[in-house]
Amino acid sequence: MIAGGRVVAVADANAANAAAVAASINGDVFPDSASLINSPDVDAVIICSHGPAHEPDVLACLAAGKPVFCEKPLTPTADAAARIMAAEEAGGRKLLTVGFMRRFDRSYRDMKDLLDSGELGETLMVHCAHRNPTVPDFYTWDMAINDTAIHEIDTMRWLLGEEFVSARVDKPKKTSLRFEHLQDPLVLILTSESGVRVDDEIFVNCQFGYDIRCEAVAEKGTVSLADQNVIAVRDAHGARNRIARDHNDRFYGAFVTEVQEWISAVARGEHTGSSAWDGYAAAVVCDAGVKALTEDGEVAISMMAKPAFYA
Ligand code: ISE
Repeated sequence: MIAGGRVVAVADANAANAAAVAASINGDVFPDSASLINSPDVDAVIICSHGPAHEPDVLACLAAGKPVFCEKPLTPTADAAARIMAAEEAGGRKLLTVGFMRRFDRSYRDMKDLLDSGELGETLMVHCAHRNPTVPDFYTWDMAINDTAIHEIDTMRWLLGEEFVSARVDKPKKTSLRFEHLQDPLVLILTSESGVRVDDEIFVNCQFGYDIRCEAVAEKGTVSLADQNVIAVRDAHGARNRIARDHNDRFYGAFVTEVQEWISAVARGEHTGSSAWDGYAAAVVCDAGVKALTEDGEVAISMMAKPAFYA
């Protein structure tokens, strides 16, 4: 399915899991990530651990001069992402791609093409919804922003081609169907440099499915993601669409395209996808969003100037 690359080795904090995956692909298993990253048999690295574990492994890949694809979020804090940017710039070559896979989804790409063409005039507002059927027990209150809304934060920066300057969180009536510690649902409201208003409904215990919506309102028209079903059913219960179960179901094509484009770029010695700057910028917006979760009103977002290296 994916051409031009092969998984040759695996490392994981859970040695039994690593051994099982390595056996299934006939690859090597390493006792830790550092030895895998520095192996001469490894040309490039994909990091799929959780956010707090990323920084040392990304830095080790940069030190080894190896292209690295790191799952989102790049780091849990903007400071950590800034350290990664500094290390990458010191090495003089863009080696890091952050796994913001929605940029590879066909419908978001078509939406961006239409908005960029100018046919609908300037974009004024974007309405998003990000609904998960449920979330696991380890899902903490801040993850609504830095694990879930981070997808819209990155996708909206990319779609609009500008940064956000303020964040606010509206906290409606909570669902009784899941953990008390969560503000669920919530609405994250972001304002961009030019004044575009983005609202993002985050509802991670909606029960019924994985439901991703996005509608951009421009001066002369609107454009939205089409319904995400692949089949339509008509029967005695009526006419309905199948609802995606989870992010793998909804974004399967985007995940495949993302990894394929990365492998092809690595083979050409080029960089593709989101950069360390995108990881940093998303982390800064998340920090403001998390702050807005515990405070009323607007939280200002302030980013460092974009280094010329990432221009
Ligand atoms: C998860 O980590 C993801 O990346 C999913 O796309 C998102 O829908 C979910 O809320 C996150 O927890």
